[in-house]
Amino acid sequence: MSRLIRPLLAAALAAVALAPSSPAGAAGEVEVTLAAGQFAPAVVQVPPGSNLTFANRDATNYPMVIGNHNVIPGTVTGHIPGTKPFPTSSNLIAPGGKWTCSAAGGGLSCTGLDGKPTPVPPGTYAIACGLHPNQMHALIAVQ
Ligand SMILES: [Cu+2]
Repeated sequence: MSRLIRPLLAAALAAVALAPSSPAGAAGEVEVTLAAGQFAPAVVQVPPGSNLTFANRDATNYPMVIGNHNVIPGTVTGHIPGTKPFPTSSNLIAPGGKWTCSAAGGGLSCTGLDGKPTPVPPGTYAIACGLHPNQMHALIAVQ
């Protein structure tokens, strides 16, 4: 699986780097969907001044905990040049739940498992789902 994902993410990351930046009206809300064992989109651009929300859109956690997801620092994609692991982890995000990182002076501020605001400066970060780490990856480009 990762042999397929790595080139795709690398290509997508290059596309992010080459994409023209939106001049005005870019700030706002960026949402990443967590469902069916995937982050969507798998490469996420967060314009300056935007909040970033991870929303678990799985309809149910039946049976067992299959619909639960979380966000942890990614390691599989972390070797892509210029990327680094996300600096904090979320709590468990149950179906219907959300985790939001707020825009904070040149980046994001995420309050996760440790209950403390963690600064996320501009950069490209690898994330994974701690419950499905082998299949669920994404890159977050904080601008
Ligand atoms: Cu997951």
